[in-house]
Amino acid sequence: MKTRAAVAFEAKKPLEIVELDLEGPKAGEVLVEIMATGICHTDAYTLDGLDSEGIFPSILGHEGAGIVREVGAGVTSVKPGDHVIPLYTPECRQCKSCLSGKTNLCTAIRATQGKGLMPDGTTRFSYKGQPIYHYMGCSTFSNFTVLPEIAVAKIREDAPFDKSCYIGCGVTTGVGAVINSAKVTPGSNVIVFGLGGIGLNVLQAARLVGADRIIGVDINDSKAEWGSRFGMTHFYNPAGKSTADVVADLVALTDGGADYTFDCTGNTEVMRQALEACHRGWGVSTVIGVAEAGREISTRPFQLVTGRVWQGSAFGGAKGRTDVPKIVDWYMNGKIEIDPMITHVLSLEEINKGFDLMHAGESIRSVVVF
Ligand code: NAD
Ligand code: AHE
Ligand code: ZN
Repeated sequence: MKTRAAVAFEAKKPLEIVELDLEGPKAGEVLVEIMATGICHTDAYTLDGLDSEGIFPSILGHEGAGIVREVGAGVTSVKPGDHVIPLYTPECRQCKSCLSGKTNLCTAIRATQGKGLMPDGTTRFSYKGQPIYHYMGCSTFSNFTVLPEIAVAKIREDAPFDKSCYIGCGVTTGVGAVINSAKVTPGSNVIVFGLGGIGLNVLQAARLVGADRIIGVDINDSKAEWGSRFGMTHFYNPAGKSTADVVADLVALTDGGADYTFDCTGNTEVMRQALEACHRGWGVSTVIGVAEAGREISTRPFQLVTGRVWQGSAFGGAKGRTDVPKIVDWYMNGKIEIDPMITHVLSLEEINKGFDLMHAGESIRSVVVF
């Protein structure tokens, strides 16, 4: 079949809207019509050539929602007409990682996914006879995409696609990092670095679990008002300050350091600030931001010897097929907010504008509606 898609032919070049050829689902796969997709900073990072796994030409996008249109042989958990969210972190419920009960990082198809391929080692997309690669196992910047059955979460049918797509990455990542990964406790103090599409979701989850002081840190002053809308109690702008000064200021604001900090910037110097702003003896810092290829984190080991914990979180520690439908319920029942964070709704033809708005710090989330 044919599908309209925004293709990343080369790094650092705008996406091009073209009509592609798409092969139907093979055994264990499903064809999904994507109804809406968010644009996450990770898409921009890959397009900018900063992802060590970036492959071109490819179809980016990993924050979508849509409808199953066809299923391959042996598919039992979804059927045509089901509403689904594609999962860049699948849940096979059979691999060592899934069975461990200790992680959401299913390993069933990670190797081929990282090469832009379906589990059988081939791509379903092509343009003028040349292969176009998949991205994060999702490729939601295409109107139709093929996904492994284990990489779709079935969701309720009354959830609007133009909002629920954000649960495919940003919402689940931020909310899950607080609840599943850091396990923030009521009465804690929390610092969130980077108040974008992820950081605001960390804020709203910190409020939800009953954190006390919730400090937002961003170099963009316009994020202060945004933070306040989602539970932030104090704003701090670190622009122009050294890491030592930022840490000293934040430690003073939290009576000796935060119980929990979160990096939602992807900047390795900020990751260090987040760790060192934790309270001696028990503070936990969770890295959510994705750093550019080649970057490394550093701190004095003494920071860890004296009881701070440095950890990371992918997809908010959420097990996609199990947890994503529950997060959709939380949204539909008013437990979490999504609507105000979707600042721009674009057509596929306008998708590059979504990247420009993100880079200019003018959007929280842009959503493309097909
Ligand atoms: P975004 O662009 O919407 O927000 C980033 C925010 O960080 C902006 O408000 C920006 O002003 C702020 N910022 C930049 N430099 C800063 C600094 N030095 N100090 C303080 N604030 C600073 O991006 P997003 O969509 O929220 O994504 C945030 C990060 O999370 C990205 O690195 C993205 O790749 C990553 N991410 C990780 C996961 C995961 O599963 N771990 C999932 C989604 C996104
Ligand atoms: N490809 C990068 C790593 C990118 C990365 O860490 N991705 C996050 C999700 S970001 C979503 O916006 C993730 O889930 N990582 C776990 C995984 O298995 O990829 C690199 O450094 O090579
Ligand atoms: Zn993302």
